[in-house]
Amino acid sequence: MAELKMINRTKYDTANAIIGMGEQSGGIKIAYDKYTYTAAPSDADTLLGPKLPKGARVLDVILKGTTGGGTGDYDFGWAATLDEDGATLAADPNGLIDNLDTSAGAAIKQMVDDVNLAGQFIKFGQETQTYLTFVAGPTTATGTVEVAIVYVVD
Ligand SMILES: [Ca+2]
Ligand SMILES: [Ca+2]
Repeated sequence: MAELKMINRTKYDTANAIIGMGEQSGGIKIAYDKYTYTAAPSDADTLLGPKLPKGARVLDVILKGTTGGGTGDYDFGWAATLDEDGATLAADPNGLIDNLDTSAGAAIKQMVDDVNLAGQFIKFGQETQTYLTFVAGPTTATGTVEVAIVYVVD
């Protein structure tokens, strides 16, 4: 039996090791945005959401949509950016939310509703554009989508 330590817990016991503020006494930040459409977005249309600042680590995402009226499948992710080590990070259109299904009525989905999303706890190395994809656009001519991104930055 061994007692192991996580990275920052190890730093806690190490002289002169500094734990990032966002990982010890971080302040939660929220990016929120909303879109109202007055003509049904087409399949594969994209919708730009909040830009997250350099160093943002994503803790949660909540995506909500009004009824699509028979169709409606939305993904939410990020445009090509840098990872926390400064390496190229490819766009991931469904890295933050996969398949919000509004086909049968208004719907809401939270990041934890999906298993192992690539964006859970991801940290971006530069300002990063988020965007929604209407994988299958709604049938309804009017409606809204709303997103809130919970993150910490150090
Ligand atoms: Ca993906
Ligand atoms: Ca999807």
